[in-house]
Amino acid sequence: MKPKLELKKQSIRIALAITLIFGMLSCTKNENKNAQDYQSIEAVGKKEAELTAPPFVPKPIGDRAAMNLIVNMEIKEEEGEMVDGVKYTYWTFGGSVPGSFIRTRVGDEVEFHLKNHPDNKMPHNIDLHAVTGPGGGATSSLVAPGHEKVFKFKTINPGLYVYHCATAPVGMHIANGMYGLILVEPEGGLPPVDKEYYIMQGDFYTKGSYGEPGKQPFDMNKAIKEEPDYVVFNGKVGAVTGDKSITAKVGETVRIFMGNGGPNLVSSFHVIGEIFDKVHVEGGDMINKNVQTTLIPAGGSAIVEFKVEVPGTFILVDHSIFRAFNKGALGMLKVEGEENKKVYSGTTQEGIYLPEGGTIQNMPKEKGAAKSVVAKTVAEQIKSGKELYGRTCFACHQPSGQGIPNAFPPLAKSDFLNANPDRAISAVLHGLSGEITVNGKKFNNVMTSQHLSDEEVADVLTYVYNSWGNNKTVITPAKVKAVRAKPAPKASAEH
Ligand code: HEC
Ligand SMILES: [Cu+2]
Repeated sequence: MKPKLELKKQSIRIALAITLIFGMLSCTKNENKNAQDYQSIEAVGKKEAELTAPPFVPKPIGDRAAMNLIVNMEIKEEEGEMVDGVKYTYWTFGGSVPGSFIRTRVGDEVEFHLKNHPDNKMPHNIDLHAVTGPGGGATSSLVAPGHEKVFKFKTINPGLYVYHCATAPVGMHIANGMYGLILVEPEGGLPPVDKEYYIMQGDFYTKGSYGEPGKQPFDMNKAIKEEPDYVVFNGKVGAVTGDKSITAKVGETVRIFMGNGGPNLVSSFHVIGEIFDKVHVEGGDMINKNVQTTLIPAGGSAIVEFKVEVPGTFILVDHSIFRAFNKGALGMLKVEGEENKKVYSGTTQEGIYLPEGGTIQNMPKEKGAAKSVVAKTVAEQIKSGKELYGRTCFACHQPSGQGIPNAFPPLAKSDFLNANPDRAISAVLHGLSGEITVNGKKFNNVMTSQHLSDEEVADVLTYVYNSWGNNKTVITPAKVKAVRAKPAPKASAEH
């Protein structure tokens, strides 16, 4: 019995030693290689690189050998829409912002053809952060409209890299959308995942402020002061929301190649309701795990990966949060599939909260009673209505009720408002959408329900009716209560 046991122990030891040695070998295979080693990889064969517009990426490299890769990149200056009604002339690599995604592997030899479309007005070039050489290629690639420049480089560092135009004024070329990502996969390729997407943040500077309609030129002064009007994912407000959201199914692993073109801001990239299982920090080899928010420098990147466990809409944001909700840095990932109640159960119960042992059944006397029983004078209503307006309505309808043409209707001298108080109450209570005409101008937008109490609605509307040349109607909480009791109108049905 005894010798047999000894033997068994020994063979386990040998097996352990072997796995250890092999483990070390496979480690040295990739992780200890450096740019010097990758220089000596020979490129075999030739092919044209597949390029894609965001949010899509070319097919994974897999384990193909290093080769000669031809990249055909066309620069186009073209008008696009920053947000509904706001036109902007973008300068683009490949017709999109960010520019076409380039996917290579370490050791590839890239023959880069940079073409400047004859209809363009400006010379441009390209600086790829994946290039080891002067200007990242910029010094060899300056190209006039109607011309093509060719230069070559070898990828000797794996990672996810930003490319951008570096023609003076550099900041202006980048601010107009001239940036994108080039991925250099490690030997053997990145581990396969279910879904891969390409998103890049950028900040934009326009003469008019956010939402001001019409054609908006670039504003150099705001750019120098680093005060963007727009901070967006993929070149415009709403490029990755609604029916343009990225998608996945429950159980899938999502990989986002996330870049930041700047020109100025650093991104605090976060997905609301998800945790990044893995982050390739700054697009390099180092993998951090279980990350909530990852910093992406201007001119930098990150690869984030996470498995989606539950269905729903997950919001992608720059967690410098005013940028997300007021300047456009917001995208959506829509996940379909079965609920997973273990991971997330939704609201399980809503009950009455009774503090201090749960025996007190009455509201504390003075405060509550004074608030709901004593009627305010009109002057008091106007006073609290003004405060409320400053907290809720002014963001859209503007400080003096003047509104924003084509987006938010005026409340000042509004014929729509003055004609029908019940309709105004209903707009604040239930929201308003569909086409309406205010002072002869058409609006077709959405005002969301404002979630205010009867008293608050009465106060804010009394303030509005008694300001800016309106007809001085007084709205009482009782009147609001009466409108609230009626069913909500269907969108646009009554306008
Ligand atoms: C998020 C932006 C937003 C906020 C906040 C907002 N509104 Fe509006 N409001 C709109 C839009 C958009 C419309 C037009 C909807 C349409 O096109 O059908 C509108 C329409 C109206 C109208 C009818 C049209 C007119 O000009 O007379 C009234 C009255 C109104 N809002 C009052 C308010 C009041 C009072 C508040 C604050 C309690 C408020 N709104 C908050 C966006 C907003
Ligand atoms: Cu340029």
